[in-house]
Amino acid sequence: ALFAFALECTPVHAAKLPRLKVKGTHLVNSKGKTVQLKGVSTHGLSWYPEYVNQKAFSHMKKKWKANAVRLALYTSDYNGYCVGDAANRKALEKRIDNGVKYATKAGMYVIIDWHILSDGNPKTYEKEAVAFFKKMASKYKKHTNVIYEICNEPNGGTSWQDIRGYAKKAVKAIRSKDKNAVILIGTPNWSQDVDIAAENPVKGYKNLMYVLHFYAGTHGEYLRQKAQAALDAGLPLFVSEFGISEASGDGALNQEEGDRWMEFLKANKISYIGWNLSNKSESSALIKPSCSKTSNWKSSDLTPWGEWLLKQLKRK
Ligand code: IDC
Repeated sequence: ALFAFALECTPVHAAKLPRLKVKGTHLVNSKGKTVQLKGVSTHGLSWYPEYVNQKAFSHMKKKWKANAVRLALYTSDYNGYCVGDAANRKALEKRIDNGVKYATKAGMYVIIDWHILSDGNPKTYEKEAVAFFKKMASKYKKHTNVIYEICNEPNGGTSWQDIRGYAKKAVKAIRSKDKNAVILIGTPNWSQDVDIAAENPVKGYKNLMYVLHFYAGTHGEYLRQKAQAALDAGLPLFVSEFGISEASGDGALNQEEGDRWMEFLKANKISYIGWNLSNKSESSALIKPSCSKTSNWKSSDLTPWGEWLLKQLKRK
């Protein structure tokens, strides 16, 4: 009875996972050893909340060998955080809270992604972002496994100057509550122009990384060269979203180009997160449209992209 009592009184602890730091262009653990995060992104939390569940996250960790999961909080698209009402915001925050809890219990790092997209410039909802990140950082400052991504993909001609200005405010908001968490900063042109960000990174803070996104059906050598230029300039990169479909999230898969990307990521120890955990009828979905299971998937439940990604995750 004493034992049962002790169990009941045990609070849900923040992750035992070590806080990661940025050293040079890499993520490292507390012993200074390079760490490569590998995992999966949810689809939009407004569209497919059913995949945010404990069994799914534990399955991804145990069976898929994913050590990170990204929670995609769209800001302006379909029922996004900044376009819906207060009830919608509350529901989305609850999904994030559950996601952090499930990831923590599963022993995974978790990325809270402010998923700007149709709102191409992060300044569009800067006030909302600052309030959001203060709230999140204050809630999760003891969670050593939480990583913040402050603007998924700036686009529509948004300049690095604009993004950098926004980033300084969002980073400051997070740092007012949490001095250490790793923060991922989006880059111009759908998070591709990392070479431009490298010319003038955000100064005065540690543990900042810059976001590179690619879809191998559309992006190849040209984009790797930009990434290489950024690395050469000392910019820490993080691939918080990628696919091997076309950039539309649909169309044919390009596995050979995907293999070339994987080699590049491996050689440079760059962390990567595959898009997307859903059964939507698009080639960038990991689960087959005919499969309605939200956890415990078998390989026959996965799309060709899902099988391809799992092979990468399981690779040593
Ligand atoms: C796509 C989804 C699609 C959804 C659309 C919303 O796959 O189901 O209808 O967003 O506009 C990105 C974005 C990501 C996109 C993805 C594929 O970050 O939100 O998801 N993509 O287009 N950048 C490049 C590709």
